[in-house]
Amino acid sequence: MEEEVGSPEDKQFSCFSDAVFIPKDSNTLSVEVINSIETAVAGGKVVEVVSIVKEIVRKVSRNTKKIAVTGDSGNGMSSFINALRLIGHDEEDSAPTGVVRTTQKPASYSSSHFPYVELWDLPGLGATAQSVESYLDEMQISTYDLIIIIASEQFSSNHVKLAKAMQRMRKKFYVVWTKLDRDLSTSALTESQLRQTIQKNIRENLQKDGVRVPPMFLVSVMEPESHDFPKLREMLPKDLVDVKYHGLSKTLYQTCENIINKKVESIKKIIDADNLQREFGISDPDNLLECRKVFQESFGVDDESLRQVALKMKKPDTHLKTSMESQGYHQDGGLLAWLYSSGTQLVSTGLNMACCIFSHRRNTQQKGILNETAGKAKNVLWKILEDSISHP
Ligand SMILES: Nc1nc2c(ncn2[C@@H]2O[C@H](COP(=O)(O)OP(=O)(O)OP(=O)(O)O)[C@@H](O)[C@H]2O)c(=O)[nH]1
Ligand SMILES: [Mg+2]
Repeated sequence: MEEEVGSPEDKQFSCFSDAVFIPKDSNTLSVEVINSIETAVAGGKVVEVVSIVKEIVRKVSRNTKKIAVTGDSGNGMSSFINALRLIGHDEEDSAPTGVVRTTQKPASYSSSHFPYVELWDLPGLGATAQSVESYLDEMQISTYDLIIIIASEQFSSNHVKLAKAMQRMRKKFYVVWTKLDRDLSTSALTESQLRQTIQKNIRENLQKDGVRVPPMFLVSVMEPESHDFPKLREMLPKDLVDVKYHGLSKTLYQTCENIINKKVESIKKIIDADNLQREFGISDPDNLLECRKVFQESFGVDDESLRQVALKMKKPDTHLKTSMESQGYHQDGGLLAWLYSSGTQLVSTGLNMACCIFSHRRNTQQKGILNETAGKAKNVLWKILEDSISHP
């Protein structure tokens, strides 16, 4: 069969990665998605990488995240959920509250203030002799993305144990101190002094048990727009974005990096076999400028490709240029050409040795340009991932 002749950009490198870890529960990163990124990177089709990453980010942004609201029974978990949703306790969809133990099994609530979020009202701890560990097992706490520990009146040993378990499980968690209105009505301290006293008490209790202090919010459901409620409503969506995209850029970058490294290795073999001319259609392999141009086109980081990528990302033309600044290989093409032409003047006995040295030097320089281009391609891909994932 006749060998297919194509432009350098059309060349497909069969170097698919098998080293990328795809979380079992991932509904956005499938083997197919990873394969499509690998194919695009291998073919130097960076614009296509941008499209794939955008699609992943779009899907991830619609992933529903689960928040568990827990604490000692009667601390005010259900009331807190209603207040966070800015709804009254008697509305049709509100979480039932009461002075007697009310919440018997986990129940989920949603709010237009927090799209793609499920707020889970859990039965409280403390009413039975159940240990914190078996409570967390029963509540399947590992399935939640963020945990809010509610406390009021006292920060108990159960609260400390819950916080410690969250730290061990590497879960993002907050402590919310509620019923602040009651504390204020019974205390002789000013609001600011009282706040400091409560915060100090929580902090000391946690630190005593080696728990790093999480974000703390002091609230009263009587005033759902006051105290720390505004701060909490601002912080929660930001943290949920972190939770959603955690590890994604790293996984995708690892995919791209693997492919680029494999592509570099396969081009190095072409250089060693002196086949650049045949494989890449380079007219003069001694011309390092031409080599660089062809490598850049092959990795999709030539000026035109970068312009297209910036356009796709809705960024200015120059957006990716900084990742591509040249490192001064320009003049070397001339020097090498001169050395070669000088080589021809050597006496015939020394000619073979000189050619060997020049050929070695040329290969080294071509590989240098290849490495430089691959490094720039990695920078560009990292920037694409960073821009798309950190600021979706
Ligand atoms: N004054 C005042 N009362 C509150 C506040 N939050 C909750 N309460 C009251 O505390 C009691 C218990 O509240 P719930 O929200 O039902 O508590 P819970 O933690 O869900 O309790 P269980 O579901 O029974 O485990 C209710 O009578 C609430 O009205 C608050 O911020 N201020
Ligand atoms: Mg409840």
